[in-house]
Amino acid sequence: PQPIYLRDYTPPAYLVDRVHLTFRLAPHTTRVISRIAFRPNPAATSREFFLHGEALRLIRARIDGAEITPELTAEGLRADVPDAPFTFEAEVEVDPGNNTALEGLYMSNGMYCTQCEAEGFRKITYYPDRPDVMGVFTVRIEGPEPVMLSNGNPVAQGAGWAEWHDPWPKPAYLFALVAGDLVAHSDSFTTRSGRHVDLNIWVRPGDEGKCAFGMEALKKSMKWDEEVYGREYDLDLFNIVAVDDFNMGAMENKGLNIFNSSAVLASPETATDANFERIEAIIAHEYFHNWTGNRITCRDWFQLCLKEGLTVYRDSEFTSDMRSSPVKRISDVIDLRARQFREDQGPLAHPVRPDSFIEINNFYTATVYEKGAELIGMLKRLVGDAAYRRALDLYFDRHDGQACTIEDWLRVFEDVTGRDLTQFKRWYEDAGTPRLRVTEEFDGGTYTLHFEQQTPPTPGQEKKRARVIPIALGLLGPNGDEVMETRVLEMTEARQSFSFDGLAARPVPSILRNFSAPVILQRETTNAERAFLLAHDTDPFNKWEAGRALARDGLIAMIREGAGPDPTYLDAVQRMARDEGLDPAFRALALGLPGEDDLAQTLFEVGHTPDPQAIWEALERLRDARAATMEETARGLYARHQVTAHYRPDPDQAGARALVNAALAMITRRDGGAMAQAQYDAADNMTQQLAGWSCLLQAGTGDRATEAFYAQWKHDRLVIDKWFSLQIIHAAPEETARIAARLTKHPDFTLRNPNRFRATLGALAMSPAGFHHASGRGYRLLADMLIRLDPLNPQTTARMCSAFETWRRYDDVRQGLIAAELDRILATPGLSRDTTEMVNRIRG
Ligand code: HT7
Ligand code: ZN
Repeated sequence: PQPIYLRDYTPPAYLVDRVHLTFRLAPHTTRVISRIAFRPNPAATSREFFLHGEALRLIRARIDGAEITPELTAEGLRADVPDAPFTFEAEVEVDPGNNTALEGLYMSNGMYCTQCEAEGFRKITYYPDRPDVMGVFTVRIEGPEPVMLSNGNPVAQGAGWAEWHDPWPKPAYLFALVAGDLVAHSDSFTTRSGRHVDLNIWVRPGDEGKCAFGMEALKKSMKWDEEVYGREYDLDLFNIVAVDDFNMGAMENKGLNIFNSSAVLASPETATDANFERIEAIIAHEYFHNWTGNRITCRDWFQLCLKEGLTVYRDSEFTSDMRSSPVKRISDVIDLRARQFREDQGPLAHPVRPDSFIEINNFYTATVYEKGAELIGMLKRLVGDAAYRRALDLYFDRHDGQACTIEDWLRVFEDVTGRDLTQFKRWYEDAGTPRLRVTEEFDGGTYTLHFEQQTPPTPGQEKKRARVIPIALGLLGPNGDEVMETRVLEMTEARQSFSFDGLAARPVPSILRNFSAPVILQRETTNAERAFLLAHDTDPFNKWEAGRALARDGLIAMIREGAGPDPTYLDAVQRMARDEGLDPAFRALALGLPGEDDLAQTLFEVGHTPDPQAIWEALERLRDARAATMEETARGLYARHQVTAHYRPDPDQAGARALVNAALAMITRRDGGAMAQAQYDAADNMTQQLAGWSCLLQAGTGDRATEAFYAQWKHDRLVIDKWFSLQIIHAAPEETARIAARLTKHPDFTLRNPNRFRATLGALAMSPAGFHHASGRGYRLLADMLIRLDPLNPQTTARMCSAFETWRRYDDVRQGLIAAELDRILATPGLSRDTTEMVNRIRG
């Protein structure tokens, strides 16, 4: 397959006005009858009539009522058409019952559902399946299913049929259909202009009791978007459906969002605090797409970050407003570094707006989503809150109903502020994470910071240009008082210095406050200064960052030099943990340690080949030392922050539980698991039950709980996903791949459910010491399973290949083992386009 390039974009030859679809549902022989009103596009450069279509059996096609015999290829259909508006009709047959790729129309547990983003509609019928072709859809569904849903509003229904009409023109990727035996948890919302909106969450019978939290999250999102962005909902009905077999988290189809059941269903007994928070964020994200994605969509898939970066940014603002803003920012940065920085530093690095791809499904990445959101945050920081709001108002006004580009997006900011954003655009075009090196001088009351930015080469981009970097800076005096409040410096050159006068003593800088730009800060500093910032910084992000850096540097010294645990860290973290003036959720985060993968990358950057086993052992030693130093503190925290009130998944209770469970992990290292077993036995909610079981697994005394957990939850797919993954995550490295292999043979393991596959093989890939075990058995198992999954589900297979993306960091033996597995995957006959592209890019 050949790549397609952004520079080759041409406007569509024909536009669509109206689409009428009839579905006659049958598990293996669903008929799709389409009637589409086309007209020539005056802006087109060609008059070729081509409709996408894949895996369709064409029964008949007509133009303006006359039967035609079109030219059919594996990608679609070509026909001669009039040079004036015309109607195209087709009848095709599809096989949803055998669609294991979960793209197009498929079946999940006897229920029909669709997934059309990015290019799934072409597996439903012949159509110009590109986001800049927008039509008004009317849909008739015929079948015995008790509930039959599509986009928009219901028009009419009778025994065995239902008709839907969506008044808003939309691209085909937002089309959706669901049919099955479903029940609704219902509510309503009145918009600020008085529109009454019916809200439903549709689930399989038995799951009705797990919808209340999702419904509250939806109503909060609707209200927040009105208050913060002035955006109101635009239909009389909003439906959400929970589906068990789903490739990603959820999908924003107009008026009919389809969710992975893990992203919507929750009860205190079955979902953790983290699950609840994720559900709230995903519901918000999909709802916010109604304006940023649906009303204003993307011209082409290269512009994916236009809707995804902005919508992630909006959902993170929402979570900040609903919960703790610093805790959300810290969690987002942990995630950004773990997934996006990792991507940017390896063979899969690509710009936020890629300029070529083979398979677009491979570009739903942390770079497009999370780095895309960081770019919006930087823009806001540079122009200020008021100008940001004016720019967004202009964006919605100017582009409502259009399919847009990043150029359109940046132009609204330029028009509102008069700024030239040419240099800022490099953030969208250039891959890679800038390194920001800092040195300083203090001379006669003047303090100067010298910055130098440098971005390492990435695949296909050798030379990097200087970017605009907003650097939020504060200064602290020697006694810990802030002598300069946060100020945003605007760095535009490769090297640039900033001076500050009138300082009585050399200040301690707090640089990149709130993580004001997605860069890697490099600065020589002392442990004492880090401990000072952990104690005194007024910026919660940098306060946390100081503790994290202290832990990281100590661990690096343990790994490289065989040093012992750093007493400065142990002392500083203990003080922090005991500071009852600090939010428990913040303290829980600050008790976290850098991940194994993060440490591997840090070692690699300083020219040291990482040894995954040595990294794991250093972390274990530090955790043991910390548990010994902090034993009394941990017991104190465990007792003081117990939540005795009735379980609520709110930020206060969740923060207290997070701190209690961080304490429990330390206590378990001292008592061998007695307290963890007691917590497990007494738990009446999943957060506490899982934390108890995790500690027991970690201590190697979890067998009884493992059995009990399965017996208690074997009827609940989402909870059993946890059962699969935790056994692997908490295994000793020697055992990780063996346990994962054993679990792939468990009767509940299936390749057909992406959640179960990720729970098992994703857990293996996320356990670096086990995955990179010197025997190579982790690599072999993952490759075996990817080879088996690919013919069934190429999208999920390709995504999971990224487990291998860091392979060049490791020693020659490991590199050889991984290369052999990558080659074995590539040599598999009939390998999908998705997986072929990913493995080729990783192999380099
Ligand atoms: N816009 C959606 C992205 C998506 C997707 C979702 C489910 C299954 C397959 C998918 N391919 C692309 C989800 C979102 O970002 O909101
Ligand atoms: Zn999205």
